[in-house]
Amino acid sequence: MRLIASTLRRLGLAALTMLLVVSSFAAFAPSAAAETYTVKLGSDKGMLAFEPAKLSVQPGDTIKWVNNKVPPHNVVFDAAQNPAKSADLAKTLSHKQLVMSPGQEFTTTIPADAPAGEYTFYCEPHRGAGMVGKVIVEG
Ligand SMILES: [Cu+2]
Repeated sequence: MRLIASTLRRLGLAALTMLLVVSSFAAFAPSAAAETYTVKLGSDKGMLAFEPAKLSVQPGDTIKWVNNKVPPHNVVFDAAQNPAKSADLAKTLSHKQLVMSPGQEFTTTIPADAPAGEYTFYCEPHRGAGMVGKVIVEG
């Protein structure tokens, strides 16, 4: 009886160890793999908009901006509307150069130390027409 009990206890410990190993992998796996998200400049229907206009990312993720319809477009992150209120960070994320031809693309990688929160960006030529978007950096 005692032998069975100690064997069961040992098995229980092994199972617990396995569970801990597996769950620690599960906890670390998502942050290890950086994602790339695509945002179209100009909607498929020809609206002056980012598509999607709002997306959630993790630090280290990349946004691929693809010129779509009604160019020219660019992507400028608002110097004041980011969690750090950092003009330098906004400048790093921005792509001021206008893209003219459909299919042109460029990328923005969210720095690993980017503070969590909302980042507002806009297209300079079409800001007045409402071509504004938001990136939510989760943390
Ligand atoms: Cu635009």
